[in-house]
Amino acid sequence: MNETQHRNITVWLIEQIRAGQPTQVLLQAMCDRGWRRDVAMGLIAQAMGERSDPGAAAMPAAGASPQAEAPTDEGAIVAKPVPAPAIDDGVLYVDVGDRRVPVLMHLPQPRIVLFGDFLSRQECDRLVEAARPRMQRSMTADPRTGETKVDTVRTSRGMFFHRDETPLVRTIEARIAKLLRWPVSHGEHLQVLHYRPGDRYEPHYDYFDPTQPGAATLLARGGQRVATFLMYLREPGRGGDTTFPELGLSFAPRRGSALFFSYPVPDPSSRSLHGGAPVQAGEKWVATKWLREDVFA
Ligand code: PD2
Ligand code: ZN
Repeated sequence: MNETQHRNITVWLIEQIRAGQPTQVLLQAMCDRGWRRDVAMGLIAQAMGERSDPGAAAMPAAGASPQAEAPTDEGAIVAKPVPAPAIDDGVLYVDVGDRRVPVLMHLPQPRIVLFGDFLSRQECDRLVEAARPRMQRSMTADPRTGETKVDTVRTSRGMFFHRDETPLVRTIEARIAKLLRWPVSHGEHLQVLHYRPGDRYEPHYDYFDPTQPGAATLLARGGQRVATFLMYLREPGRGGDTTFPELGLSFAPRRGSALFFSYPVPDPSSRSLHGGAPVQAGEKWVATKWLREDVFA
């Protein structure tokens, strides 16, 4: 863990402790996100020492039952939820009302799920054709200013549909909400991206770095990004995988399938570093839905 990671996780822990989060819940949340238990306990203990108001709860013993620290006040805050599909118990399909979406692959830590047949061929084609006349050079958010800018790390072209803009957009947004159990209101506007040969998206995190000066601007609309849902609309001839370089994972952009990943802590410890590999032949079209912790207005 480098200094920035240490600072980020400490800031997050202090906020959670101040909000009344039970230590056992914090410990569990960190372990769920890949932290070693002893390291997590050490960081929580340190953050408790650094909080300014008195009366911090004592650290639970390793392995203590969650009930030992169960909140007694009615309004006690529990770990913030993040979007998550219902894929426990080995389910092969998730019923989203208008279709059953096959689960093709999942990884618990970090949470990554690949779905097949999320969109039909016709839906992919209709979305591409509706987006095509409005494509412009893609931008990235500048963490220093909070403004968007053209950036060489992202060479695709893209556009946004307003929420509910067309019946198809509404159908897709409702399907995502049902699949991820996350309200439509907490999603950014659906974005369609077009990559030509050589176009790529260098590895990056989708969350906003909370330590940067531009964070307040970026977080003002809906709070932090907590998950990404990427839908593959048109396959290139070669290349264009979505990659997770730290995890050694690569997802081929197969038309109709969709990739979900979440990052409950806006920190590299989320291990959510990912990129779009250069398209080597043909054209790749995708749609991205970034999900916020609060209402994105
Ligand atoms: O198009 C992709 O494969 C890709 C890769 C990384 C898209 C995004 N990030 C994104 O939209 O955030
Ligand atoms: Zn991304």
